[in-house]
Amino acid sequence: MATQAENRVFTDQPDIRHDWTKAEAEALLALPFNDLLYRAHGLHRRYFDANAVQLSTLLNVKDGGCPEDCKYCAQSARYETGFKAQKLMALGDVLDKARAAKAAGAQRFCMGAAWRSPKDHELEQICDMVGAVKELGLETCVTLGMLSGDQARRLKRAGLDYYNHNLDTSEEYYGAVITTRTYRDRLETLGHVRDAGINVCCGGILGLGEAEADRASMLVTLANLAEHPESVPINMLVAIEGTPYAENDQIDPIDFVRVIAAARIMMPASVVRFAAGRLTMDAATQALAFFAGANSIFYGEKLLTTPNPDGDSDQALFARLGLKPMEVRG
Ligand code: SAM
Ligand code: DTB
Ligand code: SF4
Repeated sequence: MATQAENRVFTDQPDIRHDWTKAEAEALLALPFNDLLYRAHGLHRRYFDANAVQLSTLLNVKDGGCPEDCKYCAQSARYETGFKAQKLMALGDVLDKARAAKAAGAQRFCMGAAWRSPKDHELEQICDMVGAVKELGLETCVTLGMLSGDQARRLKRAGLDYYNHNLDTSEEYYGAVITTRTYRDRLETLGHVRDAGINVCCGGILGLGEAEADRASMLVTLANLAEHPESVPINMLVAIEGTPYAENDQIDPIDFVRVIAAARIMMPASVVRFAAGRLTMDAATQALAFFAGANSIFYGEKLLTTPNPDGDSDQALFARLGLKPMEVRG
């Protein structure tokens, strides 16, 4: 099956660059808002149908108990978030959720696990899930933490379409957010995923206390990868009680839209996802994000552990804005 990444109108365009500098990215983020949006929207129309949005539904197949110390996460065992560790979900239960997601209109089913990295017997079970979800006619994505090259190849053989592995923030700021792994670890897994021929889903989170320069730096790292990630999720921090970031200030929604626009300009042919954080953003802000170049959302009433707008309210939003689901070419 062809994937949504192949739904682009053009490829091989001069605007697809891999030599972005941090100064250029900072200058984009600092443009007058109208100038930034005009430029981003022009590119958006050049590479995509500007009214089509890709719909991904999330399911956490392994809750909590994670040994990593990501300061934003509800599922780290190091913080008192009231979130209990569970076993990996059974295949039948996962399929029930996938069928419901498809019936509600989802195009891709993304399964997450609170692991530092999967053990081989766990990966086997995930491979079974990937194969079975694919048979329902859904695109598949998983996010399982760090992978070896061999594990990435096994996922590819199971039919996996996308692997999500976020850089979260800049290399410079990474150590303030997570100490149990390095930026280099992250890039290494992304390399294994790319080499295995799986589409890369990689983005970040805004609201971790990062400076604007960190946002620019993260975008430069993403855009200067040998190939742009096919999917770029931009999350707004969902502040979780009990985590070190529970009291972080909400970021300015205009700044959030600026990052979406800069991502669209720097990776014009990638699908940019307005990921976590839509529940607290009004329709007008979401409309601006779609205008700025966001063309994917998490669809369905739950993210991994926290709520998301439900299907009915998103369908109402799409009707108000004249948006439609992106076609998946089969
Ligand atoms: N454990 C795996 C890993 O970290 O790669 C996969 C699951 S992890 C929960 C997936 C991604 O969700 C993280 O990389 C992070 O970008 C995002 N995420 C987690 N908690 C978040 C929060 N509270 N707000 C926004 N994004 C969050
Ligand atoms: C991504 O970039 N965002 C998703 C997904 N990839 C796995 C996760 C968002 C999590 C939001 C907080 C929660 O629900 O725990
Ligand atoms: Fe674990 Fe992933 Fe949460 Fe980090 S983001 S604590 S690796 S589940």
